[in-house]
Amino acid sequence: MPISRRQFAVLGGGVAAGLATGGLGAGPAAAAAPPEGHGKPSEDHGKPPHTVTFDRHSLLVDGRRTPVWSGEFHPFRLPAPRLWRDVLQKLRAAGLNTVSVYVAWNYHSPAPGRHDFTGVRDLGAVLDTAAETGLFVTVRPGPYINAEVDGGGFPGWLIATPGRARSDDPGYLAHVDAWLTAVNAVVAPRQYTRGGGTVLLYQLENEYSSHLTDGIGAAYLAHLYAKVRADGIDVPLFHNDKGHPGDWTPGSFPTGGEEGRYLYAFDAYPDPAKTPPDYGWYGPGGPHGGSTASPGTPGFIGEFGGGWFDCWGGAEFDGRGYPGARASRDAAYERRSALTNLANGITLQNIYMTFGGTSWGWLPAPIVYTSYDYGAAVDEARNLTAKVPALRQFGELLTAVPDLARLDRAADTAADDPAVKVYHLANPETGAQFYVVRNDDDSDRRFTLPVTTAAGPLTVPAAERIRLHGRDAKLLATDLPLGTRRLRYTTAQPMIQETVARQDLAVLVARPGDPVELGIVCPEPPTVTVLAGAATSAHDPAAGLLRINATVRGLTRIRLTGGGSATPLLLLLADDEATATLWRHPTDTGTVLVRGPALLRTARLHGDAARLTGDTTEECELEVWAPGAVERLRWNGREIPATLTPSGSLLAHGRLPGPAPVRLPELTGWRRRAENPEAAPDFDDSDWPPADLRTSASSTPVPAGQPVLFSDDYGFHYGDVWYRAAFSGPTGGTLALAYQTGTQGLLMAWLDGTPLGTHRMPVPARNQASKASWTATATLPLPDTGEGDHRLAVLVRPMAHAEDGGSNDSHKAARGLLSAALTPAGGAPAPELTWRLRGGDPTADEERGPLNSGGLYGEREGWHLPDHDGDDWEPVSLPYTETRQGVAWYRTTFRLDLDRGLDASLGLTLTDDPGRAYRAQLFVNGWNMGQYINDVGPQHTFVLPEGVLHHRGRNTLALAVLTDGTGPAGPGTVALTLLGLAAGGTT
Ligand code: IPT
Repeated sequence: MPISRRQFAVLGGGVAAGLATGGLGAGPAAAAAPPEGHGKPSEDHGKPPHTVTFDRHSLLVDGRRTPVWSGEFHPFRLPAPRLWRDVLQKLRAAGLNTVSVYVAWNYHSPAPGRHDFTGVRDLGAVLDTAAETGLFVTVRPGPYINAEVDGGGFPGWLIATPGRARSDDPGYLAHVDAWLTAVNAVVAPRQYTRGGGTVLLYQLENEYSSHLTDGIGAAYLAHLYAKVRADGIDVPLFHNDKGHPGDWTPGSFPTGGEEGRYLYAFDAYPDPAKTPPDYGWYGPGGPHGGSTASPGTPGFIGEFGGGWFDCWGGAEFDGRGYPGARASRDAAYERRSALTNLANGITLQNIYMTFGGTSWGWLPAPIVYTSYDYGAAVDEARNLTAKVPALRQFGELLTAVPDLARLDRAADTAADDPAVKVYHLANPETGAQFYVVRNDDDSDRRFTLPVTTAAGPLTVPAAERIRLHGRDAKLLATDLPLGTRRLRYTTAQPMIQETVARQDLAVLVARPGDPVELGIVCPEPPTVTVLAGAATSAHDPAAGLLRINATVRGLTRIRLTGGGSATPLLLLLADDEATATLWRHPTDTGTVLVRGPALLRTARLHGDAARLTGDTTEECELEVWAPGAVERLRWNGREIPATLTPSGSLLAHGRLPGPAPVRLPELTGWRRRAENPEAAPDFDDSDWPPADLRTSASSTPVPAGQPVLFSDDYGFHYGDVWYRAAFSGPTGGTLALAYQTGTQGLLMAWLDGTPLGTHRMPVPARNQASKASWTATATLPLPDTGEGDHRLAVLVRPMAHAEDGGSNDSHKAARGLLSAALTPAGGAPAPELTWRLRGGDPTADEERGPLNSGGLYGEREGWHLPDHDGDDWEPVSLPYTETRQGVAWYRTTFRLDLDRGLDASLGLTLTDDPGRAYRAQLFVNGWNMGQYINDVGPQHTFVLPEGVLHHRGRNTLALAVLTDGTGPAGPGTVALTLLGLAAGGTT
């Protein structure tokens, strides 16, 4: 399907006509995004396929320069398919043209040879929805992904197989091939090149360490390359180099002579407290004569930190949790990062994360807790944060100013304040000049800047000096088309350029209170009308220039007529708050610009009506600029009377309503049931596998004289594991239990039903969560219960497998008990312990998948499931005080009856005295939605996505609570909380 006209409607005659595309084809220079609705088979039947290629400057889609402005989203972190469209629409509304998705192998594969792409694992639905939303997709199926998930995405069963992972070991590669065959069968038909979707790029492996210099690494990547191509993936492939040492560039491993179809990318997570790093000039002609790493490919950042993860205890953000992450990587950080990257010749950037989501069930790697909010632009509860306008301003800039996809470094220039760093760039084909100005100081700066223009050198501005806040950045430009006119220079950053209803329309942005100046080429003096806000203008007949000065606050509106053009021009100068409710949306028959609502999701034109859908979070105006034929507005299906304004827009009479308030039920009617019958001496464990292995696939050595006790070797990969040992002889003395769990693991033991104590791994310090192996030996005193037959019972809570970032099989470190030694009192000989063990069955829950099920008795018996009959459980009220060591469950049910047409984002908040030592696994309608550790934190609120939660109907909540018996503990206050509310939504 040819790129439709609407994609390029933004370009304006001047830019498009003035640009050559380096011999790559005539026509417009940049593709903003795929057309909405792309990939519906009916639309594409028989249409010619697209091409996706690149040169050293940028990606080329159908020969057209296409900057990639991408956001990372993990569908596996949102187990509610109905909300995928919501998040994808929000990413698109955030100005992104691409979404990057990891595909987590462990999420899809409960057992060797089984690959499940149904329900919450429906990757095809994710890709189809992205195409319908108008987003390109980068697919990243590993096989290794890291991503702060269990084993870095390797399935539990794979962890228990021999053969070095992330190498050319044939056993490992056989499993990898089976995975890739399965995932590629979903991806291949949805490639943009096939016309069945919008998959644009595909990543091989992830941050693959280069220390495998003995040829293994090259052989491994060559295998992946060949396999992926053989599966029909024909879009460009790339790898994301950790840091930017220049590893895995084209030609560094065999690609069957296809170096030209493989891109170099690197990952960047700069310290937000420091000056943004220059990664070197990735465009041509720079100090290195092109990228040092890969001169033939465009500058590409596969992951750029748009936030960061927090660890148990919250040391990363001083206990503030993800609001702390969002404060450290705020809107100004996003601006200075995106613009610095642009100034370094980077034309493909992916922000990791743009929606972080939830590491539910046993997904979280030991280094993170349940929330993976990440401080991203769209928060875990799916709210747009104050970072969104920054992303959107940049994305719209790339669309409005296609010259930015082909930049050279230009002659150095300096502001008259040395704290301001200036990057001067130019498009050699259009002559447009760009100045990324960045303030690396903490205080505000005011400066002037000598710039180059087609009319000779100038120092801008002529009037009030440019203001740049501390640690912020903006882009100034000279010689850009402005609809039918030309912009000689601007100190406000361009955002939108459209011609709507025979009126040129331009949006330029700045921080609230910033003075800005525009020089517009006008041979004749135009008529200037300030429709809203304050602005002054002066015409210089000698220079043929109209100078406009304004202080940006809210939305300043300036209308120009005459002055050398027959087309009127509406200039909108917007601050960030005004940008947050100003939405551009292409349609089949022209672009619309909408002001007022908190979100615009879709826009379609039908005859004389503009049909809009979106969200309001409070009462607001609705103003629409639409092609001339449009006289009527519909908002979320409702006709809205509107009148034409002097701005050339339609303004709705009255205001759109905000959402009606929501009342949430209190959680009462709790019932309790204690468990851990496994601790009792007479518990029947005869159907548990005996721990009879002598060798292990683990990287942890099997302790001498011990059977293998590692849970993975017996098929138990996720959640709690029980061990029981029978022995005869005297007791007393001590029991030493060595175990390994990852941070925040714990162990509890019983002898003949009597608690022996609990041992816990310490809370990690900052940056330490992934450093230690988290192995400990619990030495527990044994009561003297006399001679005879005895039963030991041990419960281990492992906290998922380590990641394998260093390609050294660190994910294969054993989980569970490592060894056990009983030293009876009085020097009696140590009895032999024969163990059986039992954990969760990764194949038990086909709907919720392998990572939902742990090995607690209640889980094995289905106490967490909605259809479990808990009516005979003991009625209790919360807070409840447990004094025993072990596991107890609390259940309640509640009904919700939320209006359709409301998007309410709900959470569960647990609060209590932090001195009470307990943890709870939270099950909502059977879904394992996270782990709460009362005396560690920092997470108290757990997001419950609609779909998991029934917004109109009955819900079951079950808490599986572990208490250590050392003091009063047990669940405190548990409440539903409202985390976001909008009228609209996708449902
Ligand atoms: C980079 C990984 O590629 C990604 O999967 C994720 O783990 C991210 O980091 C951190 O959230 S690894 C890089 C930071 C060393």
